[in-house]
Amino acid sequence: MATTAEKTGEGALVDPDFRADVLRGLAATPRAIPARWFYDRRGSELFEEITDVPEYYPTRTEAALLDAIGPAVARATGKGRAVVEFGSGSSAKTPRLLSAIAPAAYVPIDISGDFLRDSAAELAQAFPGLAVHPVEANFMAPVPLPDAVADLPKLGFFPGSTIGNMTARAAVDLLRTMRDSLGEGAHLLIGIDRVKEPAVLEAAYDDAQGVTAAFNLNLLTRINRELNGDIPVDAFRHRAIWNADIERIEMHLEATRDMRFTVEGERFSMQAGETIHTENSHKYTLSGARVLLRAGGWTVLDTWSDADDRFALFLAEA
Ligand code: AVJ
Repeated sequence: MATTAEKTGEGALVDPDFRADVLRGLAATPRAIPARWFYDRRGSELFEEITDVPEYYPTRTEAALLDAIGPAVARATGKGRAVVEFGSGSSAKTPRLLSAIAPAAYVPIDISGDFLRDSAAELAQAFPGLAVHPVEANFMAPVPLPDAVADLPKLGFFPGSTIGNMTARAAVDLLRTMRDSLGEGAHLLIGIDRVKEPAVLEAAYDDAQGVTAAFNLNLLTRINRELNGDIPVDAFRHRAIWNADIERIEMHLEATRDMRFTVEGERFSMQAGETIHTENSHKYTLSGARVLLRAGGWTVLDTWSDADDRFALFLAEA
């Protein structure tokens, strides 16, 4: 991936993947841009803010669950493991797991090298004696792990219901890829958000303070800045819709008037009410999640959920 080009500013290179996804996505029917492009610097900050709004329950529910089940995970997987975190980002939840498991090594994998090195250094300081081996990579493809952890049993860690961003089909592919990366006999601890009342879900993705709206709209600001666009950001509104048939929350950006704009010299027009689909967040029932994991090559050993049935953690074995 074009990580240097991602730090795009005045006069800097355009990320060719971002450019291609945006130009293709704006011309498509229906219009759609992959959710991974939310996370520029501002987008990552806004996501951190989302995790603190009262309506967004997943982060704090999963964190409390992790605290509660740490000892059980440690018993099931044993000590002396290498914890391999997929898409570690700022590694916000990792200390909870590391203190419970006392692993021999920690391998954070992330596509963003800056974030990765900062949080790896912080964790190494907080856990003296823990060998931290950051890997800058896209975990959607098999990731060769550092030689230093070759002989250690692996525990994959994929929190935050990030798997929900993918269609079930892509999720199965990713689970199989993780199994290949981790190898025979590995374990996987994965957080998955559960199907629940639509009102609770829609509020979680359309909070009263408007932080999620700002997060969604920031994508347009990023396009204007990095891809030389003139999209009228003020003429869009944030929408979060529960799609009951596919059991997912969809985020869209809705044009509030007819408009024309250009991006990278290409012309686009939208009519009032038309949307750009920016994110899917698939939710699973407990049995649906087990089927998904099974299809991805993992057998569920243990399932934990909170008292309100909102979020689940699964421990599975390759
Ligand atoms: C980071 C993908 C798990 O889908 O809940 C939060 C992203 N989008 N609010 C999610 C997100 C809007 C989040 N994931």
